[in-house]
Amino acid sequence: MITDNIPSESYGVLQQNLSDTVFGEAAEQVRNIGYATIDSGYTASELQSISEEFSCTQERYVERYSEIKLRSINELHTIRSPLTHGGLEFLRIALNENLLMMLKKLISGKFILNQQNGVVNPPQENYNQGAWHRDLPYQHFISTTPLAINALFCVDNFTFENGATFVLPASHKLEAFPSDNYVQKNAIQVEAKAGSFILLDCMLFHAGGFNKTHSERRAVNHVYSIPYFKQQINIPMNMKPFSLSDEERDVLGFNYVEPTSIADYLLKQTGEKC
Ligand SMILES: O=C(O)CCC(=O)C(=O)O
Repeated sequence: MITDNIPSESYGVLQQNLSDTVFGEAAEQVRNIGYATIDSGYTASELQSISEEFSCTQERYVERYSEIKLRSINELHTIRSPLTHGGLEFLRIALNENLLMMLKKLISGKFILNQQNGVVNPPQENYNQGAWHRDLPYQHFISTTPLAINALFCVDNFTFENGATFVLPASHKLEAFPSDNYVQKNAIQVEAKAGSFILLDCMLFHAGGFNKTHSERRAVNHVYSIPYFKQQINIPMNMKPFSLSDEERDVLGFNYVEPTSIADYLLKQTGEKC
């Protein structure tokens, strides 16, 4: 509902949050109600390259891991860890400047990319992300500050018709999943243009919508977490040898691979062999 007569004055207020930029406002919204949308800043031609690389990667992935096998384990509509397949576009999305700036606002201290997945919402068909879940699944604790943020990059426009993501506002502040009636009354669908990131506190309940159109609706999902959580698939071990800056290596988790022994742990602390 859009309304134009919201009071701008207040009284009895001693404390107020400040957010004077689009990104600051988005961060405040993620903290308060668990989700917000930001623009990635990509041009139309960059979005076209991303779309093409997504299609090629999807085709190669299904060929390599077998459509029948992937379908039998409910994995046909997910492309696991595409940034490690060799193309540059997925890596660029994971290191997008606007996104990293938001993550620095939202996660205190260090964070790493915990996982990246291509997500395909297939036309006229249910898929594995179409059920309510958190991106730290099976967890019911509440945290005062985000431990992980989900960044869903829209490769295609997200519309009501093609199954734009449903969210349950502020549910990152609830331990239990709310009752069915509550969900039906309070869920909202987030429409977004191709090139947007939908940012979620990872504890926010969300679900892909049913795609009523005749085309796939594609996205690239990312989970960034504090470095204490293990990656879904070991990214440093599977990365092709791109030249990366120190910050990029840090975000991709190169500095947080678990030591294999005490000697390795001590070597990582001191830089000297024991
Ligand atoms: O496809 C969507 O709209 C949601 C994706 C999702 O829930 C996920 O990847 O965790």
